[in-house]
Amino acid sequence: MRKEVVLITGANGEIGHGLITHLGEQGNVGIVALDVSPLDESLKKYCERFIQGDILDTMILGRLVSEFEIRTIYHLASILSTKAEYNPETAHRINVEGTLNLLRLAVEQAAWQSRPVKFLYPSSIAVYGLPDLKTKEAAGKVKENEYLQPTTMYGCNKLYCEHLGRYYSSNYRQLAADRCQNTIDFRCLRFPGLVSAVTIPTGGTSDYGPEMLHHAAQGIHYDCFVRPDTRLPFMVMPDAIKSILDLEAAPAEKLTQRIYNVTSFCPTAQEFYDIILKAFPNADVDFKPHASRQGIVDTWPCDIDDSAARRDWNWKPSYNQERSFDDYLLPAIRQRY
Ligand code: AKB
Repeated sequence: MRKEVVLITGANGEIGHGLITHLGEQGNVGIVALDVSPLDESLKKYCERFIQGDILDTMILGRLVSEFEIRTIYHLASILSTKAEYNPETAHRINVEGTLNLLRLAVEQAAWQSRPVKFLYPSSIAVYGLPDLKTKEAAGKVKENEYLQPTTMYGCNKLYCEHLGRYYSSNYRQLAADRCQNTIDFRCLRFPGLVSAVTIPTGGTSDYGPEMLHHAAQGIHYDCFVRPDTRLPFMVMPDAIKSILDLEAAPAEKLTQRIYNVTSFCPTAQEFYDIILKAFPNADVDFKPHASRQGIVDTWPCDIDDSAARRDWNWKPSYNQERSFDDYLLPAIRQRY
């Protein structure tokens, strides 16, 4: 008999790290993890199996289908916004073709198991594209169906993959006589910038927040690549993990949509710096806006409306701005460095 497991792609990434640690500590599901780079030492004890490989490698994915009964897929692997702009076509291959491969794997699994496979997909505020700074400031809390004009390859990829997930859940093979009713139960979160005390992001454009914090804690100079008045929504990693697991656990009949904004607090870069400076009075930060990265952040909303998640599955972040720093980030980071 094949073993029932969950599959986590992008295992070494920030969300992968947080999710594997959380699920592993709970210890009630088998975890199969996939990443292109060797698995972080600290995660090995939590994984039933680790496969080092590419989500574009259909041989690897085929092996997974035949070996395991995959109950849920957390498809986290992705090239983030800044990195994607340096090589947009490669990013498209990984972000879109990779996601398509995982969706097809989920369809095969669902057919085999005669039940839907849950597919949890982190999307991003990068799907939004505010036309100018005046609109960004005036837009308030942006809703899921507003300003969907992404300005990055990553944002385009995320928005398109949201549509693919919806299509595979509701319309895949709709004209086929032998259409399988048990397909995919696609559920998606649009995340703001994420901040972890344990890992440091790479290749994103909201990275200035976490980078500023981790640099200050280590006493290293940091050139912040956005203006002090730049405002973005953020959330800490424990809340990101909580939101994924809460959405996964929500009864299907409560969900009025497949794609949900989730967020917590929305400081300016200057406010971020002020909090950091209080905690680390020697923090050495210069604001040196980088034209292209600033340009990207200027099209992302200052805040997003997560009232649909609050209404449908009782979403509420455990950490507001104050608690994020005082109860999670600062104690953990002080212990780390
Ligand atoms: C990025 O900056 O690319 C990501 C995101 C906001 O999705 N952190």
